[in-house]
Formats: sequence, structure tokens, C-alpha cells
Amino acid sequence: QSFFKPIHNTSPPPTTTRNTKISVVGVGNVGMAIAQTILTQSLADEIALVDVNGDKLRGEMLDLQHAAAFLPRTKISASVDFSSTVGSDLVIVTAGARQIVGESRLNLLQRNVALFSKVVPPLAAASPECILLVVSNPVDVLTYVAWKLSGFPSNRVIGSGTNLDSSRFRFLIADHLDLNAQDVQAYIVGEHGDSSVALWSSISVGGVPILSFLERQQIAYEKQTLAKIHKEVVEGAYEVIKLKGYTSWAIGYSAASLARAILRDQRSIHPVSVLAKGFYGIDGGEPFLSLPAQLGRSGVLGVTNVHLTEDEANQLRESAKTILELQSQLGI
Ligand code: 6V0
Repeated sequence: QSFFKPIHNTSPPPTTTRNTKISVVGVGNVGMAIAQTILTQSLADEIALVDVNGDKLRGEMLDLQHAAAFLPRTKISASVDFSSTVGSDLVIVTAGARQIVGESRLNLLQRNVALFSKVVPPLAAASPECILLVVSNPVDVLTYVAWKLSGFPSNRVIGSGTNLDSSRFRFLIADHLDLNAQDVQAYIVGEHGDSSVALWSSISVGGVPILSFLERQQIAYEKQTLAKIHKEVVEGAYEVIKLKGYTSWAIGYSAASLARAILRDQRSIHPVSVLAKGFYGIDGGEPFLSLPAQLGRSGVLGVTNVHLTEDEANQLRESAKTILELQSQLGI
């Protein structure tokens, strides 16, 4: 018995309506920040949560469901297996092992590869048409692993990469120049983390290229300040982790911005981890690293042809080498 009495002469609801569904795998600090940002920004009709920790998973699901009266209507489901994810448009993977004191980066990576081999194949089988967005670290190598394990075409496997580093970069430049970060066009590319590359030559504010403007005006070329800003970007995550134990809000907004670009077919440009083979002289392997990519409903639509200085291109190729070295030790 329905709560509502139908009006006269109605037809049954259309069978073709299509809900937008996002799955978030791993409901730790990062997964939940992403889920709640997606929820408040009304990016999905359905959010499915997955985690191996059943109690935590159910607790997080209920806590979000209890906010229903304050939010756009979104179905929230959860499962410790992958049943709740069936038919997802976008699957965001944040599940990850935590680094044990004294553990090498490679060892942590190998544990995360083992975790991905349990998680990615069933996710891909449950949503064979989905876009996979990898957030777990080290994000570039794990995006490569997810690509291999899913069997998906490369345009449908994306790593959140330096989208977050670039936001930190834009914030620091905006702060330095007393501007709005949304008016600063600036990219960090390459590896998410230590070997990332700041593209100083392509920074512009309100359409004005910053470096050539400074040179033309003969304003003291603040090289040291620039280097300090990039250092702050690289150290940003370490500082937040040292202070609060983990990072969450910024990666939540970063992943939600990627979800919007993809699911709403925004065709907007984001520095994200993609198969970089053949770009900017990167060859000799299949590294995933961040390049400014155009994102839309089919995932990566293409990589933009940003002009890099020789120095920037060299740094990018070095970043690719670092990633390839790690990849070659995985046996995948
Ligand atoms: P967390 O709080 O430890 O959460 C991880 C979650 O994964 C936990 O709830 C686990 O129970 C769950 N989990 C473990 N194994 C599985 C499995 N097999 N299936 C499903 N769930 C599982 O970590 P946190 O949320 O802080 O970080 C998650 C990952 O994101 C880590 O790898 C971080 O390094 C990474 N980040 C990546 C960023 C980026 O910019 N790419 C930014 C921040 C963090």
C-alpha cells in the first residue's frame, strides 16, 4: 500500500531512468571525506560504501543516512563484499594498508598491490562500464596496478594524482599574491609526492602569464620564493599528517571535483594520473603519472599540450623514471 494515492489516468514510471551511482571503497578518513563531499555537492543519486571492517562500515553508513533530512535525496548502501557496488558509474578506491613504523615504501607498496588484487577484479566485474578513480597511495603506481588488474582501457582508469598538489600550489600562490586561488591557473605534474614538478612557466593569473610579466616589469625575480612555495607543496601532506594524523578534507574536495568533471561531462582540465607513455618524451615503459588531462563522461578525453621548458620536461622524465623503477619491481 503506497503512502500516496495516484491521480487518475497515470502511466507507469519510465523504465529508462538512469541513476548516477558512485562507489567508495575504504571508509577511512579519506573515503568518508570523499563520500560526504559528494553527498553535499549532490553528485550522485546513489552512494555505495565498501570496507572490510563491517562495524565501522555500518556505523558510517548509518551516520550519513541520519543526515537525510538536511541533504539532497541520495540512496546510501554498504556491503563488506562488492554486491552494493553493482552498476556503478564511478568507483573510487581509497582502501589502503597503513605504513608500519620502519617499513620501506616498497614493502608498503607490495602490501597494497596484494590488497588491490583482492579488490579491483571484483569491482571491475561488478561495474564493467565504470570509471575507476584511484586515491590510495602511492597513487601513481597503484593506478597502473588497477589498470592492469581491471583490464579496462586506459581512459577509464585515473589516479587522483597531483590534482591535490596543484590545489595546494594554487592556494600558496594566491596567498602570496593576495588573490583568489580560483583565478590562479597553475599545475603540478609528475609523481604525486616527492618528485612532483611545478610548471612555473605556465602559471597565469586572470590570463596574464606570471613569469614573463615579472620579467618584463623587471620586478626582482623571486626565484627563492618560488622554490619555497614548491617545497611547501611537497611537504604539505607530511605537515598535515604530523599535526592531525591524516589528511582528509582537501583530498575529499579534490576527488569530488574529479567526480563532477567525469559524471557531469565537464570536459575540464585536471592534473591527474594517466598513462603517460608517449607524452613529453616519456618512453620505455607504461608509467602512470599526472599530466593536465581533459576529463569527461568517458574518463580521460585527452592530455593537453602545455608548453614545458627544457628543465621542466627533464624533471618530468625523471619523475617517470622514479615511478617506472617502482613498477618494475612489482612483477605485474
Ligand atoms: P585509513 O583511515 O586507514 O582507511 C583505510 C580504510 O581501508 C580502512 O577503513 C580499512 O578498513 C579499509 N580497507 C583495508 N583493506 C580493505 C579491503 N581489502 N577492502 C576494503 N577496504 C579495506 O586511511 P586513510 O583513509 O587516511 O587513507 C586511505 C588512502 O588514501 C591511503 O593509502 C592514503 O595514503 C591515501 N591518500 C591519498 C591521497 C592522494 O592525494 N592521492 C591523499 C590522502 C591520503
